[in-house]
Amino acid sequence: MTRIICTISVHLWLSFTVFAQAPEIFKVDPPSWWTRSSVNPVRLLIRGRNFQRARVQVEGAGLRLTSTPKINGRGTYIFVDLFIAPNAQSGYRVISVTTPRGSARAPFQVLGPLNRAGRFQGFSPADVMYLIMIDRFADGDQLNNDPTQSRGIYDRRNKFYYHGGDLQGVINHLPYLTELGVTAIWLTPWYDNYDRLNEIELKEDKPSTGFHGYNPQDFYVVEEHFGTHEKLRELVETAHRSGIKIIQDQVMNHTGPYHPWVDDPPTPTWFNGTKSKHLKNVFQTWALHDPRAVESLKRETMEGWFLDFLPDLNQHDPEVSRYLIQNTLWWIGTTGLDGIRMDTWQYVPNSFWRDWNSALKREFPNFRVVGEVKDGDVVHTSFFQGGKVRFDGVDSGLDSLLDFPLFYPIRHAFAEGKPVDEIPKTLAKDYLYNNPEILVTLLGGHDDGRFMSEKGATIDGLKLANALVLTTRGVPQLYYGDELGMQGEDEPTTRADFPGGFPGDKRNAFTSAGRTKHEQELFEYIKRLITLRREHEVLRTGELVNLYVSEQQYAYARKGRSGAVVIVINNDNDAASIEFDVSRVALRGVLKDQLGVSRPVQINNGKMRVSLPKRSAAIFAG
Ligand SMILES: [Ca+2]
Ligand SMILES: [Ca+2]
Ligand SMILES: [Ca+2]
Repeated sequence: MTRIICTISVHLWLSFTVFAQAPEIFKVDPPSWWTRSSVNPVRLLIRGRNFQRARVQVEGAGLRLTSTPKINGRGTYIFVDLFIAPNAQSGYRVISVTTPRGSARAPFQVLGPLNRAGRFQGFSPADVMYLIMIDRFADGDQLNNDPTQSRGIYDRRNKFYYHGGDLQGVINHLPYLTELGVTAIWLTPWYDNYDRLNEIELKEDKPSTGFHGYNPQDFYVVEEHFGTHEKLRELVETAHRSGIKIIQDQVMNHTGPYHPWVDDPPTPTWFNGTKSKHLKNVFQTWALHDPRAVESLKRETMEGWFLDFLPDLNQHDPEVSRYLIQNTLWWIGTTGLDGIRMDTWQYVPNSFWRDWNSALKREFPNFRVVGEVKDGDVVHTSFFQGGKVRFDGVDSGLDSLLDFPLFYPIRHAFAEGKPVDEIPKTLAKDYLYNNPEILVTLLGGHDDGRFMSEKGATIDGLKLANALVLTTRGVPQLYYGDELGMQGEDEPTTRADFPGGFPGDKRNAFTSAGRTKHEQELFEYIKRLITLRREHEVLRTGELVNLYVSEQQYAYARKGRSGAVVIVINNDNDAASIEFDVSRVALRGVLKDQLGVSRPVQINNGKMRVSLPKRSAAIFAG
């Protein structure tokens, strides 16, 4: 009997201490918003503890709460709607949470909307995009290299650790990018990632770090190794003044394994599954666009946890959907950036993307998004492009895709020396896309080995690959360091440091004096191609017309109202002489090769005869 009383009193005492504690606020998402936004009210997610039976108030003019606070059972989250009057003055306000045991306060910032001129620009085939892995490009601020203090995640000798690259490093080297001719930078994710060694994701059997940025632990904070939100704004502003757009890499499919939500989700259905019980992703991506899909295969692919440890967000939960949509708008609206590259696009339901895209375009009509659907089959990738309702009854609204179906033939032909006709054979399937002209074409990226590390790759082959990417249809994307022919055969080594970006580097390849002869030659070649693309409108917007295809020769034109330009590629290891009909593109007179490889060519009876040395390209303009 005594024992029972004892147990009851301990239980009562425990309950008392839980309720006896005052509320605490850890975080308010979003921490700020701007007036006259298309999203109003804004849904706040307040994270903290001891929120049971809380009242929420906002102090300060121009703001009011328009919903009853929704508090989870554990008292760790509050959802509440905040209305911002159109004439609310910029500045800080206070959100307070009050229970019978006390009160907690957190700041909320009201912003004025950013001037739209020169911001939120989107991207188009007029751009040349350049992918930068922030940690590996340039270290512009050594004070942020070890912000978490001796937690041992900064070490330039370890390919899975932070190397010190940051946003200031990108700002410092904007002149280099301008010299090359780049007009848009895609930066790998800058979300805050875990600040210690990641013991869950082992690389080569050892703990790794989130230097790549794809494991967010906070969707509203800039990674402290890279800089601050103010530094990001400075980067966007400085880049815009240099005529360079900024493309953000976003992740909406999953969080990092250490996100606080994983152990304490804001709603019971926040994730697909839980840390202890979830599906594993089986990557049967074909099932995602199969009208007769085996339901379990589709679910395991759509809702399974990536690599078994990346918590899969459930976008069917309206709170998750709302959170993610607001998060996307917040990064754009508070910085002025121009486009998004969306990670793991296909693993997120199309119905969510439809809502996400329409919210995005409502606020930023010129904005553009490119999705990552990593697959070599046009039948597969084209299903995900928006602009038309697919068999599932949904138009995802997605503008563009990374053109992986073209990436692989480019590698095969120009690195390995395999037949070049695989390229026009792939382009022949363009009719499956709603809009092939906006696809982002590439010969390299951060998830694949470098071009120059493919078996058989040469500088001449890399030049041909660049000549194709910078003259065929689409928006060309370059990968940092490929303009120097950098090496790296797999995912970790493909992300090597740019020479000259880091303290103590032996040479500085950002300057011509610091480049080797081959690097300089390649750099100048790519720069020349970009200049031609800028000078000849047809290379950006003209219709792509095939003129000649054989196993190792490929000739095509870009044709527009202002005329036509003819590109001829000889991928063979021998010189080649070919003749083809150009009457379709209405060329006359003498055409000069803008790359200085071929002699001028006289058009005779609508025919063009071109002789090219082995593995070379020519670009003919009148
Ligand atoms: Ca740094
Ligand atoms: Ca961090
Ligand atoms: Ca998913």
